[in-house]
Amino acid sequence: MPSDPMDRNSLYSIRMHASAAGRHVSGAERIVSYEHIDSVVQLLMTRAKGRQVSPEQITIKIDCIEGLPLRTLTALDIVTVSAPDMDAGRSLASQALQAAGVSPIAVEAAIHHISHGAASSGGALRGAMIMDSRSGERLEPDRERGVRASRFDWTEEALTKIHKYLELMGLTHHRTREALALATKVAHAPAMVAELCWSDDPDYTAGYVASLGTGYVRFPFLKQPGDTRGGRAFFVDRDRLNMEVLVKYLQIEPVLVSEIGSCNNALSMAGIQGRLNKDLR
Ligand code: WAQ
Ligand code: MG
Repeated sequence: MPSDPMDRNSLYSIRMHASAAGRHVSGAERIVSYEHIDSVVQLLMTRAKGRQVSPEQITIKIDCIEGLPLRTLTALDIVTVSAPDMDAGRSLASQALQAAGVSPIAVEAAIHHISHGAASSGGALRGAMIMDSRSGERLEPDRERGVRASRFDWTEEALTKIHKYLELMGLTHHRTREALALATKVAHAPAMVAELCWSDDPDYTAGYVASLGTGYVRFPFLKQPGDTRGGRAFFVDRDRLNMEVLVKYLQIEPVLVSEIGSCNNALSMAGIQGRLNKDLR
């Protein structure tokens, strides 16, 4: 059926990107119905202007996504592993990735690339690396930009719920909520094995490992405070990989997270080891 861009029932992807001197300042994205476009644009503008650096350029792009099949997903379960510092965090994150099916070599390669700047220029990628979960070889078509996951959001109802749940766990930062939605979309991608992420924000040391098997496993420290390097690695099963299908899913196909998963309180290190050994695979 031809889509009418003025159809008030259709959904819109809204993306905001703010930059200064050619560098990324902030970004966010939402999927909303026609009647909510104005208020969400306002919210995204507040976000764009709310960082210490005032942006030189703010781009807001609004695309009608009617006509594309909309997938609804349940959020990954979320658990925090209270590893006290970066070394403990990375070591347990590595165990969680291995439990999800990533080889030790691939984990090491990902940590190396993220902590040294994964772009060919030595800076951070705007998107994620796509890595062979066995060899650690990088497979993303664009080594300077990476692949960006896009077009995902919470439904209004699920957003209210997850907000409450995360708040109860003391996780009030919008980053956690947004990363959980992104990780949920990514975990359901074709040929996806697992994801590793930590922020490039120097004040935000937390990161996570995510997969369908482990859920969203948070670590309060995956880097030292003050470090401006961060990134994402999407580990894939090369035997099942069709890069075109994967990239299309990640970038184009809209996903709404309509149910929240279970939200456990923090696990101790022994707890996560027990959980990983017992429940996975
Ligand atoms: N798709 C793929 N990669 C991305 C995307 C995207 N949409 N957005 C960012 N990246 C890559 C890029 O290399 C960034 O440098 C890196 O990830 C980090 O992005 O539970 O805020 O937006 O509290 O800084 C982890 C949340 C926060 C932990 C992650 O990432 C928690 C975060 P940031
Ligand atoms: Mg960032």
